[in-house]
Amino acid sequence: MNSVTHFTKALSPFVADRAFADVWPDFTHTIRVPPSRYLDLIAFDPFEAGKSLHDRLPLLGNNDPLSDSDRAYFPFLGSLRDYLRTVGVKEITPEQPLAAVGPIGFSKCDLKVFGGLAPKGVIEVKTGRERPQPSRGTHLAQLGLYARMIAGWGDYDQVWAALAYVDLHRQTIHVRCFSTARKLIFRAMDLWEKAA
Ligand SMILES: [Mn+2]
Repeated sequence: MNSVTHFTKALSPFVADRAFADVWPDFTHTIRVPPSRYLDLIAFDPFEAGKSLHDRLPLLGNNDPLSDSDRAYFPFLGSLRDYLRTVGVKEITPEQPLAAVGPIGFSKCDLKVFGGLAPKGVIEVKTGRERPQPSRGTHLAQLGLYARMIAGWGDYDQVWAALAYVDLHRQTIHVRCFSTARKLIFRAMDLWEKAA
């Protein structure tokens, strides 16, 4: 299993929220996803809908023909991609496998990007009706650990990060951008070490 998601699932939400209490995004943006006639095909069950969106992340990295149910979810991914391009992203790699770094085992992040607020970045997609304010500590921990893996031997300021809260029913995406992952990485690694 994905080492990072395994860790964040076991993490106490209370402890995680406290660890990130002073970590705020540099800016946020709300994307309105254009209506499409395929919206009725979005799963009613939120867990199923979230899984279906995640299953389609690879569509951002290929030119495969879209099925009708792909077309229900694709506008969300396409709108996120278009927004990422406006902040300078040049390339998006969905479901990027990340080699183990120190104690963090092999994992896959939702989107790894090149360009944007720093040379490299990581985007974690979350779905649901809620738009937690502030962002959930567990979500930030997950983001920080992926960022740590992407940074490798490099400088943590060379990696930026974002959480994308996708609301499939209200057709919005709320993006929270961190122009450097440094703080996220330090706090997440601190939680990792305490749990070890
Ligand atoms: Mn996700």
